[in-house]
Amino acid sequence: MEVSKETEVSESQIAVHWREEEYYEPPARIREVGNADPTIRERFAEEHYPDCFVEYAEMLTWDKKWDTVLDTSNPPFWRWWVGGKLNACVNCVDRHLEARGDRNAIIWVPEPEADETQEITYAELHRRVNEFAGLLRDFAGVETGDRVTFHLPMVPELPVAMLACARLGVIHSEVFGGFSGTACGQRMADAVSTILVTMDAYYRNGELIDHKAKADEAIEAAREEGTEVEKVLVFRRIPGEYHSNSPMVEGRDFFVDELLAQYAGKEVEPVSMPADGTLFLMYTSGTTGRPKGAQHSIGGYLSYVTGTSKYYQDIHPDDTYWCFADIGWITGHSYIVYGPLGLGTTTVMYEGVPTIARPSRPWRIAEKLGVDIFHTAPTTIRMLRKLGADEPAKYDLHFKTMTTVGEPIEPDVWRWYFHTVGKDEASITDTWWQTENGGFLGSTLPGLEKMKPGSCGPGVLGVYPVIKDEEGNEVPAGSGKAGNICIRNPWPGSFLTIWGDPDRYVQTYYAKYNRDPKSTDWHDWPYFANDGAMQAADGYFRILGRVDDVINVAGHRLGTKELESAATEVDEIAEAAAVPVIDELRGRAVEMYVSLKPGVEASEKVSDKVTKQIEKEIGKIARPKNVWIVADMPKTRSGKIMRRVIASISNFADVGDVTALANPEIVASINEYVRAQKVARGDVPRELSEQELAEIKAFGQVE
Ligand code: 6R9
Repeated sequence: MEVSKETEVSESQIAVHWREEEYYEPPARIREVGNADPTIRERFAEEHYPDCFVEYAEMLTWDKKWDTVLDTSNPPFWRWWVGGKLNACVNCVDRHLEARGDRNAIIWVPEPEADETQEITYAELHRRVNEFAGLLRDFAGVETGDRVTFHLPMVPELPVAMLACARLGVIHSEVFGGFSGTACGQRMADAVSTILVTMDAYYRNGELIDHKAKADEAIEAAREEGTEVEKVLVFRRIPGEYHSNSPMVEGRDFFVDELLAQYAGKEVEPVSMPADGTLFLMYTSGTTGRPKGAQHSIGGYLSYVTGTSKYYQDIHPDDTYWCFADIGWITGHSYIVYGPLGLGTTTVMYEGVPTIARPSRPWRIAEKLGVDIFHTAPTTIRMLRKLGADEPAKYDLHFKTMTTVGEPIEPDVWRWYFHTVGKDEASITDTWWQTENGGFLGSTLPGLEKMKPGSCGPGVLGVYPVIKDEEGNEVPAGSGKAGNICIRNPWPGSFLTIWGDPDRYVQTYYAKYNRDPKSTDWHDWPYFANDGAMQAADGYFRILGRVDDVINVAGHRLGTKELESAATEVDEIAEAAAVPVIDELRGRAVEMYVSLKPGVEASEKVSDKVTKQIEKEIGKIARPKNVWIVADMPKTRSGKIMRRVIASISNFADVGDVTALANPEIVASINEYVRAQKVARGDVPRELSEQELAEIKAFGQVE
């Protein structure tokens, strides 16, 4: 059945060499306990759109019900639940107090294993959120509509601060803790945000690292762009101690714990907010220029993450749910904080890295806490497999659903996740979506829909995707052709706009396929996701990566993900990345970067195996010019490989801005190694033209 197929393509399409994978039936357990009932697809069928989403809105508690479900009067700035009023914090905290006040809202696991796990009940969360809201309002002077920036690691103070802002109708903007101070400051300037909430230090990889030092850089970077930071609120990771070399600046920097004493037991009235008000900004990098602040709504967003958490992750209040990701990524906002707390469940947060106390710290956490829903990214799954493919068997793990998000998951990795981690008992939800979307766009319903490794599934409830070619023609399911995946209709979780740049919002996501800029009919405004994909005859989508992620070898367009998937089929390989190198003969050639499983020695034999596997799976055309064996790849906060950085290295170009990397230190060592090897092999590329440089630098932008 697994025949390799290659199809004729036009210039706009990516050649597809993936083979069709076999189906997996939902395991028995999830069919019994699952939330989804078999009529649900019918309830969300297109003839019931947009009212089908009322089901999601009704999961929330409203101060005032909406007048209009979907307002399309100012296209493509869609507004949901217009006229409705609510408070996001009330929905995630207050309304659970009566029934679940003494149940855990958050379980926080610090990185040092000997340190005590913190259990925060809904009552305790309510207390902490109110006190911090009081401090923000009365001490920091923030008002409804202001932007407050957090540069916080994975500590409970982060969701507390988010919910405190939500309570006040203040817009929060969390910058991933691993980003540099400069990256944080630039985002503060973009949002014109004058209050920074940070922490002195946190544990990462076994070390208590200085974090407050980054605040000083942030303030400098914001100042350069014209924004003066007025107050820095500093939490202390270890009560009463200060673990930073950065001096506290009198009148500007304050220890939160010292201020909080005045707010003990304080209750702050939640501000009743319009549904289409703004809950938060989440910055994501664009192909060019400044990071974009995806601006998310209160009512639309909250209803969407609550509804999708229920149906796609099967979260019930009594579950113990662990999303092993960072809150500084959209996944953490939607599926560590707002979705799970909207449903009143227990959400687990872990401070540290998977590789600490190897090989099995994550499995010990899951076993000890009785986690029954697990959620993480392919990069973490690959890392866990690399650390110890047999480890999950040694632990008493019983997941009912397991989510994957962030990248296409290689079928081989999917099968390890399903069989070894899930022990054939858990359903896998592969969820495709983006920062801009608020919540899942493509996935399968656990318990109801068959799974297919490497494919996310069909459009989720109430979301109707389509694949278009460059001219806007529909590429039919089962045609074997790839194109640009679009969503035909608005959905409640979609962002309101790009903060401060509505034109860029229209240009990036809607202009490409809009039929009439004046039309107030949503049918005329397909959302262009900027991802390449193909749809099988069964309606399932296989995401091939960003549209600018394609390597054109002698006119043959190759998707990076399939090259990488072929490489990871080699036993010794843990992770792989494909990038283009300018090639006089073929236009572009493929170059591979691979990292090895532990215990495997780097050797020419391993590189040759990678080359052979790619030739076998894809064809001679894809034969890599070089296979570089490296210790790790440069990655984003969500573990996506920053291909443009290694593409620059391969082409001897400047690596550019690495402030949005989670591990910038890796860049210099890869650069040195690859350059030296290339020089030794006489493989130094000629000077690139401006256009070629631009292509390399934009290659494979992922977020
Ligand atoms: C949630 C998140 C968005 C880009 C997206 C796509 C890739 C995410 C995926 C996936 C294949 C999946 N992506 N999930 N590709 N299968 N299940 O990741 O947001 O960080 O903004 O990235 O990630 O290319 O366009 P974000």
